[in-house]
Amino acid sequence: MITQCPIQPNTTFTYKFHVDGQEGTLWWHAHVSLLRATLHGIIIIRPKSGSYPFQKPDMEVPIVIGEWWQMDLMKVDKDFANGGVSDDPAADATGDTRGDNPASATINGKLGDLNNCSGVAEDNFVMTVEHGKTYMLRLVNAALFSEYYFKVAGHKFTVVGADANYIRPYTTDVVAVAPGETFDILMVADAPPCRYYMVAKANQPPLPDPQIPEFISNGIVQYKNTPSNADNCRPEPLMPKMPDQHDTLASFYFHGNLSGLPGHPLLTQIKGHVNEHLLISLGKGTICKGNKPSCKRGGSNESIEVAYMNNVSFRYPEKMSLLEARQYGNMNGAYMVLQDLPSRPPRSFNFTDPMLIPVVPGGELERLEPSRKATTVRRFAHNATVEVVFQSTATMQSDSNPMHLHGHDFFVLAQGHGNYDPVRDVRRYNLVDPLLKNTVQVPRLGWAAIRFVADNPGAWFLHCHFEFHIAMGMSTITLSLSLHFSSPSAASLCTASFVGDNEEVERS
Ligand SMILES: [Cu+2]
Repeated sequence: MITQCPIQPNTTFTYKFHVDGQEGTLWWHAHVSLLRATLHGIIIIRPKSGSYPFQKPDMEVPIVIGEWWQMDLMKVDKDFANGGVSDDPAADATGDTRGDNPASATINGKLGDLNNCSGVAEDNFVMTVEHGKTYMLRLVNAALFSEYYFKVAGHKFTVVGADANYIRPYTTDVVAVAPGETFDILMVADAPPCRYYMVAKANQPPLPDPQIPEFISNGIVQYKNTPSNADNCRPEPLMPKMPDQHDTLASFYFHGNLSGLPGHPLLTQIKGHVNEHLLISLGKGTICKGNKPSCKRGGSNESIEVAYMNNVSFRYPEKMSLLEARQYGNMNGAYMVLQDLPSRPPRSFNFTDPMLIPVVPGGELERLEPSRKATTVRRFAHNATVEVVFQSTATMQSDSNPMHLHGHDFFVLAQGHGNYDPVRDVRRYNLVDPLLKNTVQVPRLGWAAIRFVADNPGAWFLHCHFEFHIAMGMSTITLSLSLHFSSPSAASLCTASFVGDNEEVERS
């Protein structure tokens, strides 16, 4: 519950928003608990002039990667908020002990024929193409848990857009899409007219990181007028060779090879004086159960695992949104106690040391674990230039972190492996044609540097788009309020709709 109150059951809410400088693909989703698993959709923004900065595609096809859950998502959210592990393995409706995981991945809601839930192969999403035509795939990763590799056997892609901004065209045969990201991809149907698998396969860090099942879903690209027994076609669709599920380098290089279009009007300001520098460590730590001042850590059940930014795990406002609290002059009153997000991690250490991954008593990790819960904000003057370096850590896990900022696009200046070095790495910043995004995939055991102009007044959530990290607190709020700012009069108000201790209205 950040910008406004959640939409209450059996009520409606009409959003009005400006589409300003954005062209391409975005998506909308619920932001309460884990409900975005099924409550999401695609937003397609075509050029007003009708002309693209590349050859106009003959057809466009939305491709939404998602997950099939057979669990109570409110419970999964609570499990993660309570330390990240299901205490009830039997809760998994599939009957095994995989814990709180989706049953499988989906492409446009279809599980695909690798899945066999009821004794027969499940349906595939089928995309029918005509030979010689150009298709624009509007790819969205709406999954809660994983970054996905996406390929179509026998075909190449030209990536032309990301997060509703055009980019310098980039040719590849594999796309890595993290939760929250979108890519616009041109695909020419130039293969022999047969059938080809389209595959979405999740990646994850290798051991000693905690392992989840390998999620994979496939669709089919089917050429028009191809008899299923065509002479030159195999009986089965051609399968692409996918990166290994533990190969996270393919994502690093894919994201690192992308660049934006030069000449963006904000670039002049971005290159100039930077008003705020933040270094935000993204990792896992612990808090003591029952708000005790001290406790055993290193895997002890006296402590609870949390995810953090600079060792602060975000506590959601529970009674009203920030903008509503401000409207009532109650922003630091009884309902809302805000703390500033620290500009740097509280302790300096080798953030990406793989020795920190296993949770063991008595190790170096124990010294680094202590974290706290707080509703943190970062205040920016209107039109300030802000630099944020996100540093993924190896504390208890070495996940990448797809970081998403509401209300703004930001420039991705650089990414790298290891620990960010301000002297060395600033020289690598791309200030000529950086990618303009709203979600940056911060590599595992690495970092990413972004800059943005705080030119959109409001209270904006900044969070990891992995849902288990968000449930465990890897988020904060950026506040940029000009003197004359007032909350949109149409905003959904909690004071009007708050109905007591209803858990469903506690989060947004
Ligand atoms: Cu994360």
